[in-house]
This record gives sequence, C-alpha cells and structure tokens, in this order.
Amino acid sequence: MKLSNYKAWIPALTLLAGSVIIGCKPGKVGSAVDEDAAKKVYVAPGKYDEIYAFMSGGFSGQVAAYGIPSGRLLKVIPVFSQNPENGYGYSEETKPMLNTSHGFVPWDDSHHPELSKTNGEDDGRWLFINGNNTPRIARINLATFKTTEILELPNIGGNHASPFCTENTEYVVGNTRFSEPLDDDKTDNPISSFKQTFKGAVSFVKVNKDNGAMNLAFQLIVPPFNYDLAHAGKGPSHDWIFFTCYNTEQAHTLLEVNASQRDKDFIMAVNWKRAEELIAAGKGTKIPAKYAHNTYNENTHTATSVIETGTQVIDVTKFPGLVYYMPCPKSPHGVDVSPDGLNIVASGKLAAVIPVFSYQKMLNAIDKKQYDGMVDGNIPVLKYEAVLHGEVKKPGLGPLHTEFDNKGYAYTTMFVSSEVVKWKVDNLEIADRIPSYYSPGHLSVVGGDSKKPFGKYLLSLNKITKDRYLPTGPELAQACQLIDIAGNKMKLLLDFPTIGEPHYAQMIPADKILKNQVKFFKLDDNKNAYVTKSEKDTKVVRNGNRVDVYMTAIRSHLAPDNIEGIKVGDEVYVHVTNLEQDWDVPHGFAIKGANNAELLIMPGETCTLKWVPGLPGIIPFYCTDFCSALHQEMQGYFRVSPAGANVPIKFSIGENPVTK
Ligand code: K7E
Ligand code: CUA
Repeated sequence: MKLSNYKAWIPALTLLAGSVIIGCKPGKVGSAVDEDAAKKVYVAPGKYDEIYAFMSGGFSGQVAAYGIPSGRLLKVIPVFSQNPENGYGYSEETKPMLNTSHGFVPWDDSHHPELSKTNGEDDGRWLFINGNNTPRIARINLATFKTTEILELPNIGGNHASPFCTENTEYVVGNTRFSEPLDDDKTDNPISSFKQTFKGAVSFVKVNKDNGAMNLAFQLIVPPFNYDLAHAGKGPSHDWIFFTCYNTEQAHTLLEVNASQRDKDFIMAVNWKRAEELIAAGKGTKIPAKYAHNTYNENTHTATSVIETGTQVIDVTKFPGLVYYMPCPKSPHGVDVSPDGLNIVASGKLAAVIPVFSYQKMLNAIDKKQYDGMVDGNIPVLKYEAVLHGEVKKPGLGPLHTEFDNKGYAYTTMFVSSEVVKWKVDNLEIADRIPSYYSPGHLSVVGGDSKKPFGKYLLSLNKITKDRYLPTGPELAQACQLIDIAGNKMKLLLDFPTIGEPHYAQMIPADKILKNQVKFFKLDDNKNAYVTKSEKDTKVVRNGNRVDVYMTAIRSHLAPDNIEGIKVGDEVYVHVTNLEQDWDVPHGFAIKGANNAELLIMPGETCTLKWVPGLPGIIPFYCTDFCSALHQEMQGYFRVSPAGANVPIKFSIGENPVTK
C-alpha cells in the first residue's frame, strides 16, 4: 500500500525517552485519599453493593464480578480458560465451549468486557468479552453469570479492538491487532511480504436482539495496520464506528522503534450502516474460512461446537464512502465517543495532547473532500485541522483511555505520568487531576461509555502495583483503585487487588442486573441427554468399554454410592444431576485419581465427569461443596477390577445397612 502525499514524519521518539515510558511514580503519595473514604466504601454486613463491576482477567482469560464500592470479589466467571473451581472446560458439557479451528484451546487473553446496550444505555442483559490471542468473542448471560456463547473470528490475529458494540447491540466488532494474510491464502508467504500480502480484517458480529445469539455477518478487508481499540458512535453518529490504528508504518520487526516513526497514525472511521447495505445488496464476496461457533444450551446445560466454513468480505478500497482515516498523534491506543455522540476522543500513547475530533466536522470534511492524501490509492485521509474539535493541552504524559460522566466531563488515564485527568468536553479545559498508583491503563466510570453515564465512581485499572499491598514474592497482585467522582475534586477511596490483569472494566447499577437473576434451574426443564430426575431412575449402563453412570445428588447423599463392575481402561461418564430446587445448594463431585477437575453442579443441572480408571482397586468419590451438616457423609466407592475381569455391573445405595 502507498501513503501518497501523506508526510508528517518525525524521526523516532522525540517526546519520550525509553525509560520514561515504563512509568514514573507520582508525588504526594496518600495525599489524595478522601477523609471519609472508610465510610464511603463500607458496605455493612448483609447489605448489597450498589454497583456491579465486571473486569477482564487479562492473561487469566476470565471475567470477574466485583461489588462496588466495597471492592468485594463476587465471582470469577470462566470464559476462555478452564476453571477447576467449577469444572468449566473440564466437564463434558462445557468442553465444546473451548473448541476452535486450532482444536481445544483452554486459555486466552481477555481484555474488554462490554455490556450490551439498548438505545445506547447499558441494559444488563449480556456481557461480551474478547479473546485476544486465538481470536474469539464470548457472550455471558447476566441472568446466570455463565458463558453461553463463544464465536471464533477467522482472518485476524490479535482480536484486540473488540468486542465493542453499536448503539443497540446490532453488532459487536472485532478488529485485527496483528495483521496477517487471510486464512484461505495458502501461499507460504515470507514475513517480509507484509506490505503485499498481509491484510487487516474488521469483523461485524450480528447479535440477535431477543436471545443474544451471535453470528459473523461480514468482514471488511482493510489495510494492514495494527488496529487497537474501537468505540461506536451514538445518537447522531449512530451509523459509524471508530477504530484506532498504530503501526501505519507497517513494520513487522522491532515495532517499539519502527512503529513509532510517524508523527501521526490514524483513527479509522467506518460507516457500518453502509457496509450493512452493501452486504444486503449482494456486494459481499464469499470466501472460505474456518472458525468455531460454540453455543451453550441453557435447557440441556450442554454446549455444542460447530465449525463454520465461510464468511462474506468486502474490500473497502472498492467501495467509496465506507472508510475514512483521520490523522491522530501518535501511536493512538484508546478511542472513545462522548455521550452525545458528537466528539471522538483519541489517546496517542506518545502524544503530548489529547486530540478531540468532531463528528460534525468529519462529515463536513467528507462532504468538501478535505483530504490529505489517500491510503491504498483510494481510502481518503481527512485533513487533521478539518476534523479536529480541539486538543486538550498539557494533559500529562501517555494518555491511554477516556470515559465520561453525567456532568459533561471526561476522564483520561495517563500511563506515563501515573494520573487520572478530568477535563471538560465542551471547552477542553483541565478541571482536576489525581495521582494513581501506578501507571493506569483503562479506567471505568459507571456507564462511562454509554449515552447516559451514571457517574459517581471511577475505577483506575493500574499496570504497576509496586508497594501498594503486602508483598507476595516477585509476582504481585494487580492494582485497582476506586475514585469518588461525585464532587468537583476527585477523591481516592480504596485500593483493592483483582484477579488476573484487569485491562478494562464496565460498571452498572446493580438493580439493572438483580431483576433478572436466575436462582436455580428448574429440574422439570432439564433436557440434558443424561439427566436423572429422581433417585429411583439412577442406573449404571455398560456399552462395550463405555460405562454411563446416571447419578443424583441431594442433601446428603450421592446415588448410587456403591458401584462395582468398572474395569481398568473403561471410559466412565458420570452424569450427576443435582435434584435440589432451592437457591445456593450446589453439590460437587470428584473421583480419586481422575485426570480431570471436579464438577460443581447447580440445583436442577446435570454435569458429566469423564474418568478412565488406570489402576484396579477401590476408588472413593465424594461431594466437594460443603452442602449440609452431613456433607462429609456425602461419598461413595467404585470397585475397579482388572481389565480382563468379568465382574458384572452392580450399583446400589443403602443396601446392607450397618445398623437397623
Ligand atoms: Cu489499554 Cu488491551 Cu484496552 Cu490493556 S488495553 S490498558
Ligand atoms: Cu453435597 Cu456436599
């Protein structure tokens, strides 16, 4: 690709020397703590928090839910990684959730939780989260706090600009951080052919508005830059979505230096409505693509994985009016859209200002063809001055991410100068700043990327922990800070550690989620292929070397609890149905020596543990969740006979009682 007429080069990193980029320590440690902090974060025993915070786990691959303002960890929701705590990714029912075109991938790197939106407001129905490494988007049902769908994205590497949603969750998007040749390009391309053979691809995943089901509607093929983050327009800018891109130099080695050459990279503005129209008009091209689509059925409590075989693409260079680039200083990271949809805030990691673009000026510049060259021959680069609303001057060093409150203010994290800066969106003047400990990445305001921010609290999600907590050896807890933004001055309230690395968080008033909570699954509605709805139906069935155990759990026994006739090398599938019909009575299930995790079975649910006994002997099994006064009695035995034995299958409970 060519960048004709588009000059503006500044050699290397002029602003920031290498050591500074690591982050520096703010002064006046502790001075920003609010005098009333203890009172403001204290949630009395037995009381609920006001707000849910959902944080990505980063390299843990999961999502965690916290109560705010207390910072109490409520649940780790397993998404992309196996989770032995509750058997996710270990049970037969959930293994298919982690299937991909590369096979079973039991881990990912999750960055951006995104709440579903209706009319631009968080609606509390679903939470989306991206898998950065093996590109995937997951959907969590907030009625059950379970991952119910995972869709792999073909043709991209590093699904980082994801899964941001449009104003009514018409689409969630995924854009490539590591451009690469398309999957069906079977040429053995050398890495040096980057500029010729590598592509970017933006995925538009359609979301069913009734049940949330996702499908890959189409992909836009775009120039091979590193696409980093995204946010959709809202209100007047509803039809558009904005992406940051860095490495417009198109380097494929030592990006630290080589991708920091140009003074400006780009914001890519995509008219998704127009793309949708083009697809509807049959302008898409079908290409082969292989990707997994995994769905968890909430009636069968069972996931299935389907490998899809094609997708539709549009080459954006062939359709004028679909994509524009706006120059943006300098290696931009975050891009955020103000609640009114009129301003687009970008954060150049190495920039000395925060540029704010005007949606209206962007339209005018498009209208008047105020171009500053073209990318790839015919994707217009709009003139920086023509699209700029203004720059926030001297905000600090290393701006990364911005969110908004309900009073016309924006809050931006400064990675290098370790602070959160508050500024007014209309006049771009700085109103306040507060140190953060240390080097914040994303921040989150309650409802802060929506049309109607709730405000009140801000989380600063910090990259460096240093001396904030009791040391735990070389690996330290991750640092998150709660900041009160209700008044004119920001006030630090609380530090609390998090699970994994919380790249981003979304916060929502609890009442939007509480009203839909499922407390247990109705046993009558359980359509699992191996459900056992009453103890009298429990059984053990041999079919060749496969043995199916239909087991039930209820306080305080597992039935059957004496099982004989199992042989070494059998494939034993233990299907445990929890017969309880009350809130908060899970049962667990574990087998000595099983090369697997336990199961944690919710009331009304069936889960299956696969076990291949390797040694003969008596093998105990038991409930792992302390469920009642007689939980310790909730156990049983398998008799495992040698491989060639002919001990018949036999199962029982309560036979030959010791006492009468
Ligand atoms: Cu800034 Cu992955 Cu959104 Cu980390 S990302 S900070
Ligand atoms: Cu059931 Cu312990």
